[in-house]
Amino acid sequence: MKIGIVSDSHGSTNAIDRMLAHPAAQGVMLWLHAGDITPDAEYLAMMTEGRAEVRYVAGNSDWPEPGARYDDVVEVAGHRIFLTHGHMYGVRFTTKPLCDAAAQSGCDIAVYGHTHVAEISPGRITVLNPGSVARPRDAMQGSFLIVELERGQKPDCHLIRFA
Ligand SMILES: [Mn+2]
Repeated sequence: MKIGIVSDSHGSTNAIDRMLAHPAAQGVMLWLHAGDITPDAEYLAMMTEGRAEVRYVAGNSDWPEPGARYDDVVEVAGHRIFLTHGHMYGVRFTTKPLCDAAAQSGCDIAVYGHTHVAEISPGRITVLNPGSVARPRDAMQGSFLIVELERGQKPDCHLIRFA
């Protein structure tokens, strides 16, 4: 199953539009938005309604609404994905606490955002950060991730950066 991962759009529905129009994004069945900001994830859900499912968590720039979800576990094709923004796990310094939380939730994949720096780190837990689709700190152009997930196989991850 083809999934897309995006984070830190920070109000840029234009960046979401560009992502959805990208050739690499065609055929995505599930989108994960790792926070900052929730209205963008809702916009993504509206734009992909009937074609893809959207799961999202809140980030540190989101209004702290009661009942806001900060961590989620998403099950896809025999994989378990721990989805969080990352600000509660100190990801600017290390992803160890994030990996520990993912392992405790029985996950084999950990997805975070917050740093605006993309990461694909294979390992016992595959650690993924799509970077920021709107305000990258690791390049001039924004990025997102496309991941192919098959039962019993390691995730096949591709960082997509706007040209
Ligand atoms: Mn953030």
